[in-house]
Amino acid sequence: MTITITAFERSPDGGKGLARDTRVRWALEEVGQSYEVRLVSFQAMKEPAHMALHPFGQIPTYEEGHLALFETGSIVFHLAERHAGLLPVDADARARAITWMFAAVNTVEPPILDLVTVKILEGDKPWSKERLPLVQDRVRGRLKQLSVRLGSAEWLDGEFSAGDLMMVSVLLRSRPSGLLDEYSNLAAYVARGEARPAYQRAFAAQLAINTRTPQPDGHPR
Ligand SMILES: N[C@@H](CCC(=O)N[C@@H](CS)C(=O)NCC(=O)O)C(=O)O
Repeated sequence: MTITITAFERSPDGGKGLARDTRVRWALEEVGQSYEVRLVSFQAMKEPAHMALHPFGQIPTYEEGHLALFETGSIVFHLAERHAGLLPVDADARARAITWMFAAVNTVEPPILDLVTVKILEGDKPWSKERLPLVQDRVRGRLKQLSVRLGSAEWLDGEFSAGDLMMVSVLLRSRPSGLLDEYSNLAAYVARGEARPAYQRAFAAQLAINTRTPQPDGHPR
């Protein structure tokens, strides 16, 4: 059955792979599923056709036959449940890997997103400079805890899993701030994730789209 995901027609990060379609592409590559991509503009994301797929008017979405999903955690979980390679067979190890998926999106990603918000969306506000160190310290707090838990392990709990895929994807968003590099074991953990052939393919696919040359009609080809 054809799998179709949505991605930005032109990602604001210019192809750094930080838009969330990259983690879905990565999961698809890890489990060996081919997929198609429908590119959407910021305007199209807020129109009824896309809002029917994604109630919050965002990317990525995931369509497979009659099934339509949104939320990257849910999409990656769906793929990990139906295909081998992203979740351990042992029930307890599987439950722990799923726990790390939730930890990534629910505990680690929020302070990192806050940092992006304060720097980019709120950068022109008079209180932004005062708020930045507070937000940075909250990110550091989380990264430190995660760094202690990871220690010298290769992955968070045994073999690479969907928990690592989500965590590495979330941590990548903290790298432009410089904070990730303050925790050398986390920086190395992220680099291990990026070195996986499946990640490389996912990254290259989004880069190809985001570095296309704009055409006279304004749309990249
Ligand atoms: N929690 C959602 C977040 C989705 C999200 O924020 N997507 C961003 C792109 S990475 C987006 O569409 N932003 C545009 C907007 O919100 O208008 C998920 O993990 O899928």
